[in-house]
Amino acid sequence: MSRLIVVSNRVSIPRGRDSAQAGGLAVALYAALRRYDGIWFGWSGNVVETSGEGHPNISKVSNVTVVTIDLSTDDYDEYYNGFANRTLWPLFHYRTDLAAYDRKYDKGYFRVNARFAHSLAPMVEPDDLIWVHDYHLIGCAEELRRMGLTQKIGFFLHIPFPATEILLTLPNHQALVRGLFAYDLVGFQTESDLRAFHDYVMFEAGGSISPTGELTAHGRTIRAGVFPIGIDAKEFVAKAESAEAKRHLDRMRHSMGQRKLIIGVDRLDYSKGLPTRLESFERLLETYPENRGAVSLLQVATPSRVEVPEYDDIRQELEALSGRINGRFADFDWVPIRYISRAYSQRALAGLFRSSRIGLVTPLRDGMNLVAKEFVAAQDAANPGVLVLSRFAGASDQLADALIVNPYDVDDIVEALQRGLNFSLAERRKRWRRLMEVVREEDVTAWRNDFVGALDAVPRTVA
Ligand code: ADQ
Repeated sequence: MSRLIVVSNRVSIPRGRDSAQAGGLAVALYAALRRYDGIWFGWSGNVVETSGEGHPNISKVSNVTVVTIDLSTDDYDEYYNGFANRTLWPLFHYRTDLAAYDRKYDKGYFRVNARFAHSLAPMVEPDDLIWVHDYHLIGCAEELRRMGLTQKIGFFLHIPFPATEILLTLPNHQALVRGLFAYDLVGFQTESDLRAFHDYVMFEAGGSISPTGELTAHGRTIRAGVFPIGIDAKEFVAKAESAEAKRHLDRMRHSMGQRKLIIGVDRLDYSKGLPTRLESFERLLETYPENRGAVSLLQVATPSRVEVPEYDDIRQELEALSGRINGRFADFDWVPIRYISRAYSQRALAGLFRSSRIGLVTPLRDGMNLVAKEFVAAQDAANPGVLVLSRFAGASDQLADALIVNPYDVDDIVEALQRGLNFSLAERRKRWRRLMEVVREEDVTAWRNDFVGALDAVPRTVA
């Protein structure tokens, strides 16, 4: 294999001081690109007035070539805020009620995917491996094939792949799945995502699956597999032991005294199950009054996609809900919910995770959920906290020693919280040891090596 080319909506090279803030995914991809003299290709983050057929911006960071393109205002509205974040994101998270179907979005999506392909193609060499990431860019490979590229192209979906009945509500579902068949390898987070894809291919696309797992449809044969993403566990443990983490841990302990902390950390998104989470905490205080004055919930919910109206709705709903619950239960020396919308660095978060008795991760749907793994990695082995985890987060397939809950069922969450708050130290340590083993072994480097290895092993086919 000569080089690796990573294509993703945003390019996130960990540089200088920023590298302290960079997530494990960015670091892992960058490390792979350095190993293979790679190229990272994506949107610059800039939105320009005119429809941009402008030249790509090319720079070099160490031996990695960074190539970015700008988006026009129409591209940004139709592709990014439109089809990616108002159609595919809600739909793939089972929120058909929130999915917007607009032909303009659809066209903008495939137009920008084609632009990505046209800007990238001249840089691709015969033996390159191309790895495209996530729901923004499903249509990229089909355009590359149209241009005659026969290189191996892989795709990894970071979010769930929906059940067929859900996908069928998308007016152009055929075009999207046909786009997936232009890849050589399609990777999913979980077995259930892969099953949903198989189901669609067999029963909707009229395709077939060979005994060795190859899928044939739309005139091509491809491979599909499960590659659960992990975190850089070693690095996260180091972050949890850093001076910045300790400062946050100490400040939190000082402010909590003898009280126990339940923590939730999420991008503010309707897929994360936040209203039910707050209601569950309210029900915990109602059902088990001994927790009043003794337990607090810290919810960090950093705004994202602020130009999409549904995100403003969920923000308002949460602010109202936390205000109401606090108004109902707070005392002059205790606030039940600390609701925070600012972002924290990874080191600060690690300190806050370590200061918590419970990590509460209750998305209604989530491709994986890295927060669950970060919570585990941040714990003190001598006195670890308990993870309460939604069965609909991809991470629940691996983290069986968490308390697994149905995120739609308030009572189920309440019972898990009450159990977790009262676990003996021995029980907490036993569960945590097993969780940590998984988080450490199935880390982001294993994920990346497995995917790149599988893509490299695919026999080259004719476009
Ligand atoms: P996300 O939906 O963004 O990612 P998640 O995996 O939980 O969800 O978080 C990604 C990163 O953002 C984590 O490193 C986390 O620490 C950080 N983060 C989240 N909230 C934060 C906050 N309030 N302040 C600071 N940092 C915060 C998508 C999919 C997931 C999948 C990932 C990776 O939706 O299911 O796990 O990609 O594949």
